[in-house]
Formats: sequence, C-alpha cells, structure tokens
Amino acid sequence: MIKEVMDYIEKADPEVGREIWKEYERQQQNIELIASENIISAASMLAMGSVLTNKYAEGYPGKRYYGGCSVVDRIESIAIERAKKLFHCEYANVQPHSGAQANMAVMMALCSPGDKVLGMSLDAGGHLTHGSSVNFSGRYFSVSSYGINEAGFLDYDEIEETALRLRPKLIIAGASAYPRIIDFRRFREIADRCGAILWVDMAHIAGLVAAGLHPSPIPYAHVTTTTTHKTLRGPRGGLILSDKETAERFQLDKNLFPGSQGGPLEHVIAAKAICFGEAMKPEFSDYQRQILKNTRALAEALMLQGFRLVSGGTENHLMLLDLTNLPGLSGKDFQNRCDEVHITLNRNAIPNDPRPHFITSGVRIGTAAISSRGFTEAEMEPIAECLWKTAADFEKSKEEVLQTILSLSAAHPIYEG
Ligand code: DSN
Repeated sequence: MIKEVMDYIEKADPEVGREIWKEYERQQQNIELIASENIISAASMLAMGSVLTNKYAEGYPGKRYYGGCSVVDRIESIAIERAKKLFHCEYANVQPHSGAQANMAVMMALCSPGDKVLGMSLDAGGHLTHGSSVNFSGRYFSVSSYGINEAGFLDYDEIEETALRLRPKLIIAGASAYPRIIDFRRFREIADRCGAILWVDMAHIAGLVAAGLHPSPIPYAHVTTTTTHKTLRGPRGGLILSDKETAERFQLDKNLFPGSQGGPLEHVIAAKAICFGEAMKPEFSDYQRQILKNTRALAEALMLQGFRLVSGGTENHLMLLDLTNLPGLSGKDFQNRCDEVHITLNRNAIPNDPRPHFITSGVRIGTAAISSRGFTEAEMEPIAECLWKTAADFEKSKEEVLQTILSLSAAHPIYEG
C-alpha cells in the first residue's frame, strides 16, 4: 500500500515523488540508530495522508470555531480517551504539533516570563526547550540547569541542593540523551521540598512508560509532555498529560490553543489515536521489551569491541558512546563515516566534552527503529563490529562493513506488501 501511494505521488509530481522514493530506499537500506526515530505502522502513516488534512477545527471537541467538525470531534475524542487510558491519567491534550509546541504551551501555562526554572542542561543530555539560551525557554525565563556527575548519572542530592538554594517556580525532568532510569518520585520530593511545580518531558521513553518498562512520571509530575514519534512509534507530534485539577488550574488547553497554536492537525491526531490503540496491544509490550534487550545486547557488544559508554551502560533504549579513546575521531567524523556505510546515527556531546557542540566527542545510539524492523539480540554483535571497524579501521574495512550492513538491512524490509 505504501508503495502504491508513492507510485501515485510520483505520477502526479515526478520531481517530488522521486525524492520520496529515494528516502524510502534510504530507510530500506540503512541501519537506523538515531535514538529519537522509529518506523511507524502503515495505518498511522496513511491516516496522515487522509481527507482529515482538509479540515479546520480551531478549538476542542464540542467547542469549535468552525462548522463541519462532528467527525473530527469524534476522532479527537478517541485520541484523548486512548491517551488517558494508555498513560493512566485524567487529562490529555492531543493537539500539540510537536514536542516543542507542547513544551512551549506548558511552560507558558506554568510560569510567567522571568520566573525561575531549573532544568537539565542541553550539554548533559537535556533538551533545547528545557531552558537553552538559544530557545524561547531560555530567553523568557530565568533558567538554571543541573547536569550529571563524573560517572554519568543524575545526582539527585546535588539537584536537591541546587533547587533548595534557587527556589525555582518550575523543575523540569526528562532528557534527550540520558541512558539511565530517571527517578521521578525523587524529582517530585525535591519539587515539594522547594515549593516548585514538576514538569516531566518523557519524549524519549514514552513507549517504555506505556509498556510499564520504565517507571511512569504520571503519578509524580504535575504535568507530563511527550512526543508521539520516538519509542511510542506514532506520528510526528506532541502530547500533554496531567490530572484534571492541574489542567484546569493552569489552563493547559487555553495555553496551547489559542495561546501558542492555531488549527489542530486532525490528520495527525487520527494517526496519534491509531498509535495509542496500537500501544495498548500486547504486541507493543513485546516490542518495547525487545528494544530493551537489543539496547543491552548492543551496549555489551560495543564495550567488548572497545567502545566506552557514558555511565558504563544503559537501562533504556539508548546509549552514549564516548569516542575520546579513539584519538582524532570526533562525533562528527564518526557520524559522517557511518553515513558512508549506511549506518545512521547522530553526534552528541559527552559530559565535559572537549570539542565544540557542532563537532562533539560522542555519538548517541538507540534501537527503537531497528527493533521495529524485527532485529533481535543476535544481530547486535555484527552491528557492533561494523561500528568498531568504522571507528577504528575505516579505510581498510569500509567495503566489508558496507556489505554486512546492506545484507542485515535486506533481511528486515520495511513497508513490504
Ligand atoms: N531531536 C530530538 C532528539 O533527537 O532527541 C529531541 O527533540
């Protein structure tokens, strides 16, 4: 079906259609190790290409500013009810166009410009929207940040000490490049001790949380946000979750629309509903368990090859490779070499990185996408070997690595049939 759709587009607009086919072939051939990417179901993908994209629906189900919204009202209500059931919470807003939009609305709801905020620093694995100086969150709020300790772990005692000293209005927990379990209960205790609100951004781990394989932030956070396209394996988009009382007290709905967004993307909301439905099935828990098994197997195989891992391992879907034992090899060089052999990953700063942000001394690796393709633990060893050869002996082993990667990819086709 996906191929028929691409054929149709190519006939209608050969210039764009050909590029979409090329991207399909790239995804088919490459081993995708970017920790924030995934391969979504055909149903979820096709819902985004449906007639729902034609509809304007500013407002919320039953309270729209346009006529003709009865169908999208039902679809959005299905998405809301499924999100609440999946994450065991009382309130869900499924309209954020992205994680960043969800985060902006939440920050505007919970704080006033100039308020003190404490979030994880981008350098240590936090996110741009958690107070980076180049983002709205760092420009309009008075942000301080916490990092990780020498061993690569969050140091909760130090975070508590900082929070008690600064007395922020808001504490942000959640990360984009942290390979360990986050103790949300401890974060809530810290927030309560200093009178702060706790907002958790669980974007990376939402799939694991849905499957009960990472402690849920929902019982502890005042507000939780996530993207829907990472481990959750849905369409590109955002989600806000909370209890009813907090949602009403901080007017979460109003802060998203009309506060920071216009018309909702009902075609994407339908795809989110489908993703939430899929995530409630037993197969989804099996999939999340496989992510954990693959990540651990890959981490162990990489360490055996000679790679160093920040924090010495992983407890979730991702790991951070510290390349400083490979003289002269930056994160950027390694990412570029991997591109040449059809392995896709992204460079990432490591703690106290000696190189600038655009270069870095590390890479981030995750297994959500390859697990969706059906890769299992046995295939993590050859992938680790390919990564090591690419890092340590590139010119000599490039052809051999390329052949191994192409045959591994060919064994796990995407969107066939
Ligand atoms: N860009 C995402 C990631 O790669 O983690 C975060 O928004």
